[in-house]
Amino acid sequence: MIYWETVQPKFTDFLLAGDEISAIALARESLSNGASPVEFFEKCIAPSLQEVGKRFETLDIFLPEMVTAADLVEKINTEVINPALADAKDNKNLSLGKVLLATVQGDLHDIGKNMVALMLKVNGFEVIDMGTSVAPSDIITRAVQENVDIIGISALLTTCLPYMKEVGDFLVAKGIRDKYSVIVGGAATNPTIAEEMGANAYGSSAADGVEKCKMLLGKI
Ligand code: B12
Repeated sequence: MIYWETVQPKFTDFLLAGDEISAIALARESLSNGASPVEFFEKCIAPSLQEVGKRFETLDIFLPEMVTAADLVEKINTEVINPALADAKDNKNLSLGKVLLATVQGDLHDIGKNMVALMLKVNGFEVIDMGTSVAPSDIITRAVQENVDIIGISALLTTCLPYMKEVGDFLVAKGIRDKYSVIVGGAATNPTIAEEMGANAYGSSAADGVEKCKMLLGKI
């Protein structure tokens, strides 16, 4: 714990300064010191981005700095975290179920959703990732086409939450609500919102999302 208390603020500073070399070095150093890729993501990357968001909200930083921080995180995920995570597990032949993932219409945030996709894959789920800003009707059409078990939707913008609710409403209107489990996540959601959306579950993190998907399919 003490380790993250010192490392995480340093990492935030590197993100805000756009210091790619130091940020990547810190990620590699943490992994070689024994941190797991998921631990680094949840204890360092996620809280640092939350801090970036806070500073954006209080006008201490502006959009270009938030973009720089996001780009840097994507680079670290691609170069360090994702390959380490993919190496760490070998469940590629297991199929626990099929999950369709999408970021809700109007919302372009995908760092968290991508982590959920990767964690589901390495834990034995088949994942169909529709990307960002996906219309509710497209989500339903694809879910039906692919015969998925679970529909997972991510939202970071509160203004886009009505589209998330539309997914559930469409399923009900088409009389197919019971065919699918719906799980929601992302910084604009919480357990109360999940309930209001008519979702079957809420995932607070990628790891929690994996556990909830297993639960929904009766695998634990
Ligand atoms: C990085 C970032 C960006 C990047 C996004 C890059 C990208 N490729 O994703 C950029 C710079 C492009 C961006 C743009 C904007 N952003 Co922005 N952004 C952020 C920031 C700082 C971090 C988001 C993030 O990646 N967090 C880290 C990940 C790991 O967390 P996460 O997404 O929540 O995901 C975890 C869990 O929630 C969960 N999870 C996520 N999804 C799902 C799905 C399922 C199914 C499950 C089970 C679990 C799950 O697992 C993940 C891993 O643990 C947040 C601040 C914050 N507090 O979130 C603001 C924030 C979300 N942005 C905000 C805003 C306002 C914007 C802009 C409107 C700014 C502007 N003026 O243009 C635009 C909107 C663009 C659009 N149409 O979407 C606001 C939203 C306010 C609100 N309440 O709606 C925030 C909260 C900042 C703030 N405090 O003001 N942003």
